[in-house]
Amino acid sequence: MAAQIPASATAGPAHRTSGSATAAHRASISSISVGAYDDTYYKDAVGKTGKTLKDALHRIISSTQTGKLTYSQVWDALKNTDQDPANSANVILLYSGKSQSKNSNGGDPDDWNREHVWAKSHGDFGTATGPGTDLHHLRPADVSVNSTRGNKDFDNGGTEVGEAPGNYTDGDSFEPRDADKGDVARMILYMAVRYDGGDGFPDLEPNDTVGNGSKPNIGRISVLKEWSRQDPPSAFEKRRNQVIFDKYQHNRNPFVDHPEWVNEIW
Ligand SMILES: [Ca+2]
Ligand SMILES: [Ca+2]
Repeated sequence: MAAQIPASATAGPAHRTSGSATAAHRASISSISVGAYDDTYYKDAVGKTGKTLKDALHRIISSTQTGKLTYSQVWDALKNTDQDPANSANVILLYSGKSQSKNSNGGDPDDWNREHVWAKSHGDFGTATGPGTDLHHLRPADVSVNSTRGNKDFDNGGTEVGEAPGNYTDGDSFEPRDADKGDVARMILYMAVRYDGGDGFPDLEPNDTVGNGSKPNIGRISVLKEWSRQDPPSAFEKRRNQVIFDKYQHNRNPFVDHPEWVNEIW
């Protein structure tokens, strides 16, 4: 893979200073990331649209996923993929945004555990090696906040989650805080492209409803598209994509590299 970028090249926050240097560094991160893999990893997808693009991406991200983890291996992987760029002893939790000790994983309410952003009951794929252990949609999250999200679909609205300000929930949906909205959208859409009914796992697809229950669907696609647009890929998100590619699964989330492909497909 000639165009491979070392993880350090995309680890933005650790190198940031302040003022105009920050903006310049951000610009350089985005110029490194956008299109860096077009001539190699994505060469069979570039230029395609719609279903043809989705199918090409499915072939690419499936055939290159040569690393597959067990559910217990996910703990240590998340300590790396979601490391706090300002404190290597900590991970950043999805939804709450808190920086918390890597070693505080477990089952107590304020520990962190392994959040399946594509709720594993939607398709009932469990935690066998496969979609249930795919790092591209697994994130550290506070145990009780994860429980509040449960297996709800994603949509706007509800009551603010006390322990995780900026997140909202009602009886059938969850709205992540603004900084996580795009991440959630791109994780869900990765899963939809990666899992098309092969390998004994269900064909995961987004739809535009809530209350999907155990169906292999997650809503709402119209809201996810909007969230992806509002919250473009951050340095943190790009770094975790790179770490998963370099060290664990060897496949990439196409929507972190090419967020415009969301609208090309959906
Ligand atoms: Ca974000
Ligand atoms: Ca699918």
